[in-house]
Amino acid sequence: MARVLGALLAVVPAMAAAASAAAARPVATGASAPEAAARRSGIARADAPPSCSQPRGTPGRWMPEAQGWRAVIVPRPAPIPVGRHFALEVALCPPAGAPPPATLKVDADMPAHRHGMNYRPQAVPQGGGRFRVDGLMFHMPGYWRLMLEVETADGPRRLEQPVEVR
Ligand SMILES: [Cu+2]
Repeated sequence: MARVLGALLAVVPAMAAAASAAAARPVATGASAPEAAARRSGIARADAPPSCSQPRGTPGRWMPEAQGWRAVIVPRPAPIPVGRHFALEVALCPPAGAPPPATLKVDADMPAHRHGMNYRPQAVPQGGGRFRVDGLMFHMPGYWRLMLEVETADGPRRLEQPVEVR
């Protein structure tokens, strides 16, 4: 009995030491890569409409790319408010030789919460591959994912843009 008790007493200080070491370790902030990307691309202000001639890094616009396609996106207003309708101005930039698409589908979700928006947005063509998208709303703060889908001769192309809303 005495031997067991002695062994127990020897274990307790070791456990306490391990616990204090764990408490002293810095806690990871947990920011995912998409969240970090959203912060880097932080929309500032954008008075000019989006255009395919605007180079990467032009302030106030997002430029997701996929399979040779690129979109130039400007939210109205910027930054996007929580719980209020907002719009997007979009210029779709096809790969060299491909015609600009006539239609665009837009949706958004919160991947971490597994839910989408409560509204169905409408993309209205403005000609020349440009669209005005109305009826979007991010009903809670956090990391959202904008999804643009373009129908092409080679099948659908999907462009995704992470957006952090505060
Ligand atoms: Cu959510």
